[in-house]
Amino acid sequence: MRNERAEHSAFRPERVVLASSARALDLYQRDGFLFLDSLFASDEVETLRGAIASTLEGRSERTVLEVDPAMVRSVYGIHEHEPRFAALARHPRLIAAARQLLDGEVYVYQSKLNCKAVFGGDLWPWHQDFVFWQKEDGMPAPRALTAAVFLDDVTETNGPIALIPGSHTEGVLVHDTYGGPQPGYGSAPAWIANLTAKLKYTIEKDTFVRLATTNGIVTASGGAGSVLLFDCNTAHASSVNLSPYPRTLALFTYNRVDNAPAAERIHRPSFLVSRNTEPIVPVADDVLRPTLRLPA
Ligand code: 6CS
Ligand code: FE
Repeated sequence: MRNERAEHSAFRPERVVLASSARALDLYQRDGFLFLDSLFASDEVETLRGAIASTLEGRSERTVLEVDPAMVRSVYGIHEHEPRFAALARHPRLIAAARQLLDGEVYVYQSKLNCKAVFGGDLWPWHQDFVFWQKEDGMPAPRALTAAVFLDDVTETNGPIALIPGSHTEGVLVHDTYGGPQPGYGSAPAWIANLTAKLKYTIEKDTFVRLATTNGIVTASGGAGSVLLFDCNTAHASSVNLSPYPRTLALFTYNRVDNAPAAERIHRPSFLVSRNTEPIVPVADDVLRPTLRLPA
């Protein structure tokens, strides 16, 4: 993690054991995010990386391309279509974190693989997530968070997620709404504007400048297997990928089960807004470790 506060103070990631850490809660409530260095071991990351190619090969309505149609931007609904990502979504280390930080039972609201491909991964402009879920899906309150699992090493040059510490404390910020055409996306459904580089809701410039000059900007770089958890009202963005290395993230949004949108209010597809709001049941902690190969 690097922090570009005016005083350029060093910002060292704090690895906390979420299961019993008041420190974790303090950091998350203060900053609106929590960085867990190497939460998953390299063998577990290798299991997950084995699911990337097949997830990116497919083309369905769950696949969102970059403006360059040769580049995949995101694939949604990965926890419902790839067993390894289904296991990750239900991993006890993630569920324990989500339950602790949201202070209640949770379910998977949305999942996606964000690619940020080499020489083509577009930006994600400064935005908050909750305003999309509030306006597009009717999510009642900002009681959701996203866990971004690093499937590649994330560096300062391959498009790390940038965040403004403390920006979640002001609730839904003043934002600009862009309802215009999405060049390059032809006759895609209206919800494509929630998912492309030309986002429907972005933080208004003066509000961004005020917050960024006051609170600074932190970039969440870290090794594969690390996890960034961020609140649905924390301002975040990511730049294009300037490096020769991909920056693949698996993102899972957890919502409090008592904060599910009313069914009649939901219009977007189920791969953007899950209809399954039952409390999630964690799987075994070693689910991602290769099965033990006993000597012959
Ligand atoms: O609309 C959504 O659900 C998605 N859009 C953004 C900009 N972030 C959260 C979410 O993945
Ligand atoms: Fe977002």
